[in-house]
Amino acid sequence: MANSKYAYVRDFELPDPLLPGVFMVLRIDGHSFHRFSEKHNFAKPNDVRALQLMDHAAQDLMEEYPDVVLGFGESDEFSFLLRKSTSLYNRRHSKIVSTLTSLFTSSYVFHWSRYFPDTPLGYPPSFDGRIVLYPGTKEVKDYFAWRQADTHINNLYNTTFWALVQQGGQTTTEAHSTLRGTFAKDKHEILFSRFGINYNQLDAQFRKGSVLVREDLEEEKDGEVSRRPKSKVVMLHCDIIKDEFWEERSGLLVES
Ligand code: DGT
Ligand code: MG
Ligand code: MG
Ligand code: MG
Ligand code: MG
Repeated sequence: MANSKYAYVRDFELPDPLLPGVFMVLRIDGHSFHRFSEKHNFAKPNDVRALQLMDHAAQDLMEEYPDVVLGFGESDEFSFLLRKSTSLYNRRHSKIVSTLTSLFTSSYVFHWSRYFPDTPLGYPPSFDGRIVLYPGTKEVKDYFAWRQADTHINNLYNTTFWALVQQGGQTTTEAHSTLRGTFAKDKHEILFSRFGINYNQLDAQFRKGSVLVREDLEEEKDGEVSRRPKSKVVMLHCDIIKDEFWEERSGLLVES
């Protein structure tokens, strides 16, 4: 065969399986979204359109990949938990990261004009993706708690910062120095006493991020044959740090 003298290069393609029997978390994050958000005039501190577009892309991904059992999104990032025993693409690392990150990105672009009808894309956005393996349920819960705690810290800071600038007339430099060394309770106090904002009453979407889970659909009656899927992906803006979230959804962390 004419090709055979070249075929040996195939041997340089090494397998890259992910360890079996551990949880996979895929985190996708917008590449240079500091620049992207400026270029496309994202509202500060939170752009609802941008967050909804992220949610939409994440929902598309979960609908395509049933082994993704949980999604959590904030800012320009989304984390996805895969079933512990998933055999998706034979657990090939690059295959999973690249295909899921690619689908997320194309969905983001595909739906862009629905959320930004008056803002054409200025250039093609990209996302990075990484998979981290977690050996047990404690680490998985702590991972998601870490991300939601990050949402809280950033959102409290950003909300206070932009209130000082947009409503308080401070420059960004002044706002930075106003907030230097402050604790959470100080920021709550600034928001409330200077701007009449009760932080805890702000939209949970901003304070808690977006939680995507599967919910079982009702069984068909009387043995009707149905091609409808058995579950659908729903979005919540709930606390995932406390144990209740996981206790109510024990299926997320099952061993199989
Ligand atoms: P990276 O991830 O290392 O490539 O760099 P960045 O610039 O994406 O940094 P990252 O991911 O740490 O921070 C996310 C950026 O996206 C941050 O500059 C703020 C921006 N961003 C995300 N969501 C919003 C939003 O709703 N409104 C505005 N104005 N900016 C946002
Ligand atoms: Mg980053
Ligand atoms: Mg980013
Ligand atoms: Mg980010
Ligand atoms: Mg191929």
